[in-house]
Amino acid sequence: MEQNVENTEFLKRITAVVPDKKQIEFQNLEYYNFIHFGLNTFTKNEWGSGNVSPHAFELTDIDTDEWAKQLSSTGSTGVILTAKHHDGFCLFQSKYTDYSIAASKYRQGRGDLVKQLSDSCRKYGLKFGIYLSPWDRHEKTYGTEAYNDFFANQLTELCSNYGEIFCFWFDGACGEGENGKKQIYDWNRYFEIIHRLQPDAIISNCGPDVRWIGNEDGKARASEFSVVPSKLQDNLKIASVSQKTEGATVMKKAIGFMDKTLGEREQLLNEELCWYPAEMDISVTRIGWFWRPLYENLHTRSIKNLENCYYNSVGSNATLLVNIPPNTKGELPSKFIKRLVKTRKKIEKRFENKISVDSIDYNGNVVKLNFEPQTIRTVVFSEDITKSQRIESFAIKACGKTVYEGTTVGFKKICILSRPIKKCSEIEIEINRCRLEPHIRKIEVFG
Ligand code: FUL
Repeated sequence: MEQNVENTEFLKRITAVVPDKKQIEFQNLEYYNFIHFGLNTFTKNEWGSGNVSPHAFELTDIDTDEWAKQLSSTGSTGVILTAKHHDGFCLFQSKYTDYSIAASKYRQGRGDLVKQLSDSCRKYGLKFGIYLSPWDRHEKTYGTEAYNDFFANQLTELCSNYGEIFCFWFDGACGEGENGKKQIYDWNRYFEIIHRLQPDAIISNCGPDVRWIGNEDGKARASEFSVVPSKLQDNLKIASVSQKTEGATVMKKAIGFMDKTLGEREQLLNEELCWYPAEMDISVTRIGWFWRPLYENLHTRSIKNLENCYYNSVGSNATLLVNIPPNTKGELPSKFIKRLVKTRKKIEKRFENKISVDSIDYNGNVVKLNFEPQTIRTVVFSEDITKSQRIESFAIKACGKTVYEGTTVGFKKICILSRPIKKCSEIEIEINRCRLEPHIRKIEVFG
């Protein structure tokens, strides 16, 4: 039994947990988008019943090139489309259901939005990913073993017909369907299909590669760790703890995901461990994932809020997934895009004036940086995560005073100083608590 969190053997064990190649590549993407679109857009539902006629999908064509162009102008690196939400309506041509875009007037029943958007993404240099809801309110086999065949078949279609998929996003909502239907999902079978047909794809949320940060409000923990107990990888898949009601922003009993601390040493004792980094998912509107005029008019997040979400995620060892829902004309509302472009510009401004550092001196747990005297405002630093995540507490000192105190670093920590430090020519980063020795990849200072 491990009992001592200072024990070297224990620290060796936890620092032996490192990301795989696809997890590192995924973390590099930093900010990417969700598109929630489907029958719900037209019926103004969040969780569609599965009984709405496909004719409610009123459009005959959409310019997905325009979507990709607009999203890329916000600094996005990828797009995840709701190929199927909980209502079961598919935005792609599937041999296994009639409940799809093929039964609508979209491109006279020959349209396929997954194909269209994946092509547009490639054209504009964006990665393309798929949200496929395990919970399906339309499919008759739901609640029986045959549903696993149905889901596996659809997954195979999606893995085979649309080129490279960077992420499969499995929503844990309503693990147990309504009307007493209880579906036992064959997750291992689903994962095996993806591993075989799309070996580089990340499986997020109900999956082993990237974890839900625990809320949809843009909040992160003070310390966000990527090394956590392996049992978390199964949590969202458990029916009894899944989200049961529409609009609930949290899965109340999803042990771990929402805990205030996750991955602290004490929580790792005697646990099997895995590398499971956090992803923050938010919608550009504070409520709802599908478009509604009311949400657009009254609940669009402010630039300040979006900026904070960025610093709380990309700047705090997580990735950021921002939903931008198309409206009933099949357009991404320009209000959303403008807000995100402005947010991007504000963020870029913070990093405009990179200070050229004359010398960096590493001395155990203290790093000293020297440069020409000037005003400094932001320090960004990163650990070499191929050597795991190690730093637990640090302080930045300038002119002999502590100007910033932080905890975890991981992939990236953006340290915004509470006030600009003028005529500064040296900073010192003191690592006060670390799992064995630190491995720093990069330190940058901005004026
Ligand atoms: C939730 C779903 O129920 C919402 O409709 C949305 O898809 C969101 C991303 O996840 O669990």
